[in-house]
Amino acid sequence: MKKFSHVIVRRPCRAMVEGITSGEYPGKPDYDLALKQHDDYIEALKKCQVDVTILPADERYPDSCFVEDPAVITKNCAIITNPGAPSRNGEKEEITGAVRKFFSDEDIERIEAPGTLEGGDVMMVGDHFYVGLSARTNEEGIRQFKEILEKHGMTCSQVPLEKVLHLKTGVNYLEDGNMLVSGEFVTKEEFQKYNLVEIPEEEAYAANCIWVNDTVIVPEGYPAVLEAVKKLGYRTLTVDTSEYRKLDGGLSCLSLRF
Ligand code: CIR
Repeated sequence: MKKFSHVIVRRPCRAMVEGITSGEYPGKPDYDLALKQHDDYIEALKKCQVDVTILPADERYPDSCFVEDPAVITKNCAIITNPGAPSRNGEKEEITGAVRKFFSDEDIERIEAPGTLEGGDVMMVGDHFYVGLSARTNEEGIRQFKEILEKHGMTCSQVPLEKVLHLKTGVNYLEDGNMLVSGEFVTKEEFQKYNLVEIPEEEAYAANCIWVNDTVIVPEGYPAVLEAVKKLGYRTLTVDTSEYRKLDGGLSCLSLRF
């Protein structure tokens, strides 16, 4: 099934080595390797029947390659978020120009302060959106997000997070009822109606896979997850994201898919 036609990515900047990190995956990113991995990521996406808009690196924002966070794009509207991380908040202005190429002004909505929200906390399942209440996304941000979605004919529910940075750090929907879950998400009541594929603890990072038009891109180096995704019947591609992992970033964080 072809669901997405467009993808937006932003090249990593040199300052990425100073990006925010929890330190869970130690080490500073190697910038040249990160660029090569970004090239590979773009190549993989191009194999999935989408056109890829590549935004230039922005040195003012070390984490700006993680374009998933300053915007959420739905089939009916685009929502510019209000990132909760102060060093990332200005990214919302920069992503707006790119979004304008695809949406008219009346279909571009905004999360306003005191609401905060980051796209990594938003998981789309058809017309329903699960939103993580996290250190980056607050109750007011979710309230505004819900109001916007309802105005455009979609729904939303809140999922409180305990440990992970963003909702999609630990749970990702692969379409067709299939959902990858790790850690705190395995037992969440609201996800029990899906076909849950439990990710072993030692491969938890790879819960962050992306579905793009019936292909699932899996981070390289996670054999159990790769096997599980193949078993679901998807075509798979792998991309090494080791340098982004050092900044708690994964495959979904690096693009907007719509
Ligand atoms: C941050 O902490 O904001 C970045 N270092 C990583 C963002 C990852 N984005 C995502 O999960 N959507």
